Amino acid sequence: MSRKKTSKSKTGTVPAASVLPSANGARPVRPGPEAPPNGPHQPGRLSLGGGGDFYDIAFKVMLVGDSGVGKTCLLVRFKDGAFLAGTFISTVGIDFRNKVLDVDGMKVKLQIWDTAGQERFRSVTHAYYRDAHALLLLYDVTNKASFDNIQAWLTEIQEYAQDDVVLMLLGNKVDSAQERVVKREDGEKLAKEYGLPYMETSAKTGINIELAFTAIAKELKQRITKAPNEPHFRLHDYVKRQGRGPSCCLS
Ligand SMILES: Nc1nc2c(ncn2[C@@H]2O[C@H](COP(=O)(O)OP(=O)(O)OP(=O)(O)O)[C@@H](O)[C@H]2O)c(=O)[nH]1
Ligand SMILES: [Mg+2]
Repeated sequence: MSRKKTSKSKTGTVPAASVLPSANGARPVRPGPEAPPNGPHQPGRLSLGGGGDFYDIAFKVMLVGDSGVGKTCLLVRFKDGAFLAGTFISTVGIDFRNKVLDVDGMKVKLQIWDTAGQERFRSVTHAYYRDAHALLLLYDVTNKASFDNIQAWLTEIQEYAQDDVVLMLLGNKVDSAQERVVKREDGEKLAKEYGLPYMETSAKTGINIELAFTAIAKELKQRITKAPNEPHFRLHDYVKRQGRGPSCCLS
């Protein structure tokens, strides 16, 4: 497989390109809000521009959930290994960052879209669902309303996202043990009800963040590169096996 290069600019307020292959390898990339003016490019044939890291395959991942659950912090932790403490600056519209992961010897680029959780930006976000290969749906374990809203988010996802989108539920801010109001079992129960893989994360300590994205990358990679004799990657099992409890990593 030929290697492509990521864009020099790895962040921006407008998603860079619709040059990514479809999640199942067969779905055509359709012109969306991120498409170049002259229409979409053929999957697997185009680089995103100048210098940067090489990659073999690329996917779009979207972070969704109520405002304040920690989507931006989760992305910054994953991309830069840092935590945005202090004043909460709510995301306006949509933003994205790129990161290339090494997955079983293959360079997998994730273009991660950080959406605004505020209701007033919902119509902007809707337009981006259809091109997402994976969605990380977050709630805040210290905020019951954000947990109660998960069902509404799932309804929205069902309406706007592709049927085969990879979806994972994340309970964030597990470092805040004192303030926790949503028990781990409740998160697990809800995830089970909807057949979703589930993990508890903390953008503050970094627990399970890398794992969540790696799991998504492995699942997506397998969908288009799995050899017939290769063992099937099972996202649920992987997350269960690799996920760590919050008690191990409190800062
Ligand atoms: N203790 C703790 N605080 C967190 C964590 N993640 C985020 N926060 C805090 O929660 C607040 C909101 O975080 P953001 O990442 O901006 O939330 P968001 O989901 O992007 O919000 P919108 O952009 O409005 O949709 C900030 O004050 C963060 O510092 C975490 O894992 N632990
Ligand atoms: Mg944000």
